[in-house]
Amino acid sequence: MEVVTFGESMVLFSGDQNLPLEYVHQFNKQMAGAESNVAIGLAKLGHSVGWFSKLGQDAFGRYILQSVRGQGVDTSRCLFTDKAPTAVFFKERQSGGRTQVYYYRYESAASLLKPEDLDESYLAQAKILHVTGITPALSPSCLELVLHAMDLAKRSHLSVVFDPNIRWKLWNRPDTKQILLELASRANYILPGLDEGEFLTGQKEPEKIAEELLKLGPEAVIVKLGKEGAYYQSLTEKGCIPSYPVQEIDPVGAGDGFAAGFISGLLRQEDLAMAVSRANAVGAIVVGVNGDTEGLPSDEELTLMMSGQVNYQN
Ligand code: KDG
Repeated sequence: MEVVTFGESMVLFSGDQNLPLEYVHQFNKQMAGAESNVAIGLAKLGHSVGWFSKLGQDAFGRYILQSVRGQGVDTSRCLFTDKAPTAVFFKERQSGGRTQVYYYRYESAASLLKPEDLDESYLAQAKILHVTGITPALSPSCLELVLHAMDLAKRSHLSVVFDPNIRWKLWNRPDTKQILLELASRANYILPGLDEGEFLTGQKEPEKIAEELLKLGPEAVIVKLGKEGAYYQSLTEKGCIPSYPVQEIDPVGAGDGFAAGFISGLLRQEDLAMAVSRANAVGAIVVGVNGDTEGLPSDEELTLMMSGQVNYQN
């Protein structure tokens, strides 16, 4: 595998109308999960990628496995447990295109993940490890697994891409910031959103955020700026790459698309600016489609988007 990632994926039920959930009668069923989104994004771009999790021995666990595997991701290291269920969550559509999510993931199957669940030789042969700040928020044993995987990746000379992906509904520890900074310090590339960068560094400007995070020792920091694109900085280069114009339909999953595009750029040995531009393009395409993974482009679609041959604005 070129890339290995792991984390919790859930079944997502989205209300079919702009109503509070108590008034919704019908839900659309999909699957979602930041790390599997990234894995699917990479597989669609033609990369070999493995994703693992711990799933409940239930219909939803089987559904998630089939969905991720069906997109060409290697799921051979996925585990099942009968001790806890696969998590689900609900999306409420609100007026003005806003959404609210409600998780049912406390003590879920994935929260039982632990360091011994990592197939060390499977990870050690990869080129890149992708981790998010969601997994360490699930349970103390998940945090241990993330630290263990990052340490092993470093010893095995993998590049580690860390997306803080802060989910405030999951973090209830007073040392949240410390933990996320600890993880960031083990990464080669840190991909915060602007608000996440502000939380981690106390700085508001992308340049200042990047400068602070670079002190932790990564090769580069890429601050995601939504419609404004992304700011990148390493020890030798920096710059802002504008986003691609799209009609926004559903922004959820755009950050995962961004990570997939960026990792794809790293695997192609592109320079930082080009990898960030690729990341912007994948993120933009995802924003234009409903669902986390449905919009993830093939390599061909991405090339057309980046060369301006397809208009995603209407
Ligand atoms: O990045 C999109 C994710 O937020 C979504 O797929 C669900 O993984 C998820 C989470 O923990 O919120």
